[in-house]
Amino acid sequence: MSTGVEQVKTSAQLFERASALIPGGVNSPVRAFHSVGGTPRFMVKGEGTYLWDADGNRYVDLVSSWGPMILGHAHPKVVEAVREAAINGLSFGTPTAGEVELAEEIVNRVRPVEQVRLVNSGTEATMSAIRLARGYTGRSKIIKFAGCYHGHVDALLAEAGSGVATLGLPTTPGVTGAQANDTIVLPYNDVDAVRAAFEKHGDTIAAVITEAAAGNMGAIAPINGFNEGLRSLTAQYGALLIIDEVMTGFRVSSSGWFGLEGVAGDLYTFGKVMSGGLPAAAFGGSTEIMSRLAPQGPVYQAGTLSGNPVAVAAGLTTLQNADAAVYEKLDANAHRLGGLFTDALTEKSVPHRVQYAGNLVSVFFTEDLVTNYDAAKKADTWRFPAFFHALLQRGVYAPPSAFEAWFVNAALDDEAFNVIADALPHAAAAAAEAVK
Ligand code: HOZ
Repeated sequence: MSTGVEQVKTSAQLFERASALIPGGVNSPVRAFHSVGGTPRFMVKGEGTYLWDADGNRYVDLVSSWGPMILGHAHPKVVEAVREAAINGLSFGTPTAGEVELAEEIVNRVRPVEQVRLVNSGTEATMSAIRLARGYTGRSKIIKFAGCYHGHVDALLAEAGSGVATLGLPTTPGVTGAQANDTIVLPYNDVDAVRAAFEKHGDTIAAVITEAAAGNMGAIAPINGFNEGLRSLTAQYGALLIIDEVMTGFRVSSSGWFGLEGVAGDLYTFGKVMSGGLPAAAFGGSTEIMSRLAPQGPVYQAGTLSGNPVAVAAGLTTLQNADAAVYEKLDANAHRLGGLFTDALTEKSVPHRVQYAGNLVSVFFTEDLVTNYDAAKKADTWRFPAFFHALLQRGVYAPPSAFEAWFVNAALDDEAFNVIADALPHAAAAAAEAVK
């Protein structure tokens, strides 16, 4: 029934309303389009590989909700599992059978993980893993890498990637001096810097935390020996190695980056794919370390919505449907996308380098191999807004930041690739014509 009041419904109108009510008009900064300009698109529907915005436009989605939607949007089996779970109740604040199944699914896929605890977001997972590492070792300092992002945990925001990089913030007010002093920030892919830090501070370092492969300063895979180097230095000095697989976990292989590289961490963090698109995440490790958590041990960590039955149903069903064919498709789609970038940008003589971290993809506007945050910042990031908007105008939704990876899904098909292939020459031309 009509209320007689015209409903506000375009992205521009919604953004105006949102900006009065929500800081920056968004609930997570990168979405605000700050570094690319223009109006964020308010999405109303996702199905398969497509998104539709409030203005009636359809987009091929190359963000996939920043990773979770490996099967594509509104996958019928996931939607059905969520519906069934919801009918039985949205939240109990008690244990449920689904949590046990999801824990088993994770433990069976990632060998170094013997126990997991479910939480609600990647931020919560890394925050809890850091606390556990400190509680387990009795030490305070953490090593993290510039350009890596582990959610908005106080101790981990220094020189962080993702939105912090997108907005060009060196760090953030609100983090105390004590928290900042306990964080040692080192260049990614530089094992000598890690060795030097251990030589200086060895007996006070609780943990090294690293993205299994970096994806928050663009896609930057660890160079040969980097993760192994972290493994042996942490073991030598009695610190823990925390491997953040929030983005790579269950995306780049059925057992994440661990499945590709085989370097064992002491603690892992997961999110995104294992949540099926609902708020769920996890951290895990050996029984010996995990048993230090309350109620077995003294390190406290808790959550009313942790292991929420609806989120668990979405995550479990996503993992159960992510078979070998899905992973083959994700890898093939990532390389097909990267190939299209190369063709279009080469044709327009735009200096570029397409990089992969498993099936995470990035295009850097530089010819040099990008192995760390400094190199990522030195690329011609000023070409990105023009590239992004030319794609958006032609129905391709890319990450609205030069510092974010592109996430393909398995639902990308020839029709969607035709849309991308038609849009890319225009985007490459726009990047070529962009001025600093
Ligand atoms: N931090 C996310 C990407 N690495 C973006 C989250 C969002 O805006 O949804």
